[in-house]
Amino acid sequence: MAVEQLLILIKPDGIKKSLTGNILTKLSEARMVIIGAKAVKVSKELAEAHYYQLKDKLFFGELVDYIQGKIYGEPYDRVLAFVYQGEDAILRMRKIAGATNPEEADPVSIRGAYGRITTKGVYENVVHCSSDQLEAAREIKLWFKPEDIVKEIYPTKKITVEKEAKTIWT
Ligand code: DAT
Ligand code: MG
Repeated sequence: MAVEQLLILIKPDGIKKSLTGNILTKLSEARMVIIGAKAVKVSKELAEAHYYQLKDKLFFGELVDYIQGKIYGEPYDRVLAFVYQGEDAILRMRKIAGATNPEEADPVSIRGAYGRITTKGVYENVVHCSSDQLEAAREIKLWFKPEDIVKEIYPTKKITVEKEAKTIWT
């Protein structure tokens, strides 16, 4: 048993279907803690970096559009990103999330209950869930800054950045 962390995304179809509460309730069955949370408008660069392992697949372009919520538009073109931590978190959360293909997923899992395959063949499977610790570390570092996570889960270092434009509240 190891304490692990992973990235969970509630994808734009989950937002559009107003499933945030249902999904978080289902995930809470695993008794993990949330150590980072935010709403993100996904850029093309972030979407492509997130799914870089699938860049040679025929469905890559549609997958990138989907995670950006392009087909849903305002106000659904965003995702909710969470970092969860707990014992054997990855295996347990992936079980609750269900198989990649929503039609093959356990009907009681999140993807089985709420996912669908569109007529264009896009797997609208409602959530993303990291699949191993290496992938989780890469994804968490891609989606979150160290200061956005309430625990230091990976080594950090301090750097001084000069003349960088920053947006602050007026
Ligand atoms: P998972 O999200 O279960 O880790 P993955 O990493 O293999 O699955 O794929 C990432 C996403 O790509 C997945 O959530 C949905 C989409 N996808 C995977 N295989 C697909 C396929 N054969 N057709 C359409 N979309 C697919
Ligand atoms: Mg995956």
